[in-house]
This record gives sequence, C-alpha cells and structure tokens, in this order.
Amino acid sequence: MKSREEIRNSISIEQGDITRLAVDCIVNAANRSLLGGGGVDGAIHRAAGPELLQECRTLHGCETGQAKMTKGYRLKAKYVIHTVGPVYSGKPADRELLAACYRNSLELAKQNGIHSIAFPAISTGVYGYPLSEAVPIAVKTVLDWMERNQNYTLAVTFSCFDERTAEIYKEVTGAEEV
Ligand code: AR6
Repeated sequence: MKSREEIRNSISIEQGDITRLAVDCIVNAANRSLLGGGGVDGAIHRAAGPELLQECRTLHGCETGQAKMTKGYRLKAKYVIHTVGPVYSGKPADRELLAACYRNSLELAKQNGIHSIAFPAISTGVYGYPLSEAVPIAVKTVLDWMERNQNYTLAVTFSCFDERTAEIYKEVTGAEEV
C-alpha cells in the first residue's frame, strides 16, 4: 500500500506543448463534436495529421464528461484520448463533469494497457474554468484514482502550456491536503 505522498511524487508536471510529449497517450480537451477546434484540440489535430479527423468522424461525438480513444497517427503518442470538459457555469455540476473527464480517461487508458498518459488543463481555456478551481479537481481526481488502482502502473503527466499553469499545479500537488 503506497502512501499518498508516494503517489503524489509519481505525478509529473511538464511545461510546454502536449503534442511533443513522448508518452503512450495524450488527452485532448475536445468538444462534443470531436471534429476539432482551437486551443489544445487544434494543436493535436495539426500535429497528428488529417487521419486523426477521419477517425474522429467515425466516433459520432462524445458527451461532456465522457472519453473516447483514437490512434495518435503522426504524434509521438500512440493514442489520443478525447474527452469533453464542461463549459464553466459556476454550478456544482461543473465539478462532477470535470472530475468525470479525468476518471473516464484514466479508466479507458487502463482498459487499453496504456502505461503513460499526459493531460492538458481540461476546460481552463476556451471553456472558461478558473485554474484555481480546476487544478485541485484535476489533481485530486487523478490521485484518488491512482490510490484505488495501485496494482496498475500508470505514469501521469500534467501538461501545462504556460508558466502560470505549471506553478499552480506545483502548488496544488505539493499541498498536504490533496
Ligand atoms: N499543449 C498543452 N496545453 C495546451 C496547448 C498545447 N499545445 N494548447 C493549449 N493548451 P483549451 P478547453 C492549454 O481552450 O478550455 C477547443 O476549441 C490551454 O492553455 O484548449 O477545454 C475545443 O474544440 C489551457 O490551459 O480547451 C473545444 O471547443 C488548456 O490547454 C474547446 O476548445 C485547455 O484549453 C475546449 O475548451
């Protein structure tokens, strides 16, 4: 049985572009159409190439909080898990839906034998979720899942596009209460 401290230490925080990471799987903060968009979604589609959009068309969208997987095509990552974060409304449901994105992505990774995964800060761009609220939800949900799935080795990276985001992740993962 690992301590919370040991689990916390197995998470890494990387500043930069998620499409450059050499992990088994990267997570996309998509929209319900799964047909591409701006932000990290646009960056992933550009880096993966047009075959990604072709495969996404066969998935017929995705509900908020759910996750679906494709291949990674020209990315270093072999797979992409597409999840749809909530548009921030300030209501309690936001929290549940955001946590579901992380949980469902981790479950899908495990079901597919993936052993390393990188998440962007889902919903914190175009969808307007304040980082100060979204990051503790992301970190707690991932740590809780790792604690429940200790028999499965999965290295988790939080990919932060800018320095401010990386600082917030470092503060939150370093805090005793998460
Ligand atoms: N690598 C890592 N993180 C990134 C990258 C990147 N290359 N580019 C942006 N981010 P957003 P959302 C960060 O807006 O809020 C799209 O149009 C960004 O700084 O990409 O979930 C979809 O199609 C922010 O911290 O996703 C949807 O319509 C985080 O990724 C909608 O945006 C998420 O920002 C989803 O909005």
